[in-house]
Amino acid sequence: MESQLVHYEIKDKVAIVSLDNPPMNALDVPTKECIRDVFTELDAKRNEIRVVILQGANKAFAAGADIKAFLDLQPDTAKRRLMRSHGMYSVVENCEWPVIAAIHGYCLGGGLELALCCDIRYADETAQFGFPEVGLSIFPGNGGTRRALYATNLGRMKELVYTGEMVKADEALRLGLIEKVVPAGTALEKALELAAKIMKKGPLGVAAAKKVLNRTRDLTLEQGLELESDVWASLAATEDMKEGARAFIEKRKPEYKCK
Ligand code: CO8
Repeated sequence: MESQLVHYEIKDKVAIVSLDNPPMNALDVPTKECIRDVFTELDAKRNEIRVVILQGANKAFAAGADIKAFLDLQPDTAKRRLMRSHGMYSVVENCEWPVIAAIHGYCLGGGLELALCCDIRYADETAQFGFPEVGLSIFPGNGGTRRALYATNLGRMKELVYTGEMVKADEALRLGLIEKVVPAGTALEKALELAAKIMKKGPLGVAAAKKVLNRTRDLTLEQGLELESDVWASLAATEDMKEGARAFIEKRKPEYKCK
């Protein structure tokens, strides 16, 4: 799909999705709708891909929601817009295949919330992270108050949110907001290397792991174990599971067919 605001290419089973709303990839309504449409389209093409990489074109990953649209908001329109945003962010989070965020430049507010919907975040040394919303007398409203807590702890999150301060990539790594810091200009390259490692493994196992890891975090232990065992057991119906075990026993590389 080609749109001016979000575009993608699929190469060797990796879909590289680029936000392209210059100069800072502000997440205005049309951009968010394009993100949702692109991920919906990728879902329809899921047999052609195994990993998605999300990056920002231009000078940033994304500098947050479109502040210029805030002046017209009223409680009812704000609530409607936030609910639609939640839907869009969920489409990214629930993508069947792993989504790796390859981050450079600013990753702020709604941009950081979007990155937190991805499974794994690699950032280059130019990246800067923050929740600057309180500077506008608001606070993170696209799921950040929930999803950041899967990555970092409450006190660190409060420090970030109450001060609105930006932190560099190495500090974001320490806080748990990202998984790796890489040299400037190499976020996509390193994300592709990670994608290549993931794609060597059984794709149905990876997708099942994602589903369970994402869903069990909000469940009780008992509910989580139930879901884990259900999804695990469903893999026993797949040819790939048998192929994995057979290849191990026969000391050869498995040939997975995603069946
Ligand atoms: N929205 C709209 N425009 C933006 C945004 C933004 N978030 N960020 C940057 N821009 C624009 C600037 O207005 C400027 O445009 P112009 O050239 O027309 O004046 C251009 O991008 C370049 O920006 P700067 O000149 O400011 O560039 P600097 O390098 O000096 O600074 C910064 C870059 C640090 C990124 C700075 O622009 C900045 O602080 N931006 C705002 C960051 C921010 O506060 N983000 C959080 C927004 S709120 C949010 O994301 C969550 C809201 C919850 C959902 C709401 C849904 C209804």
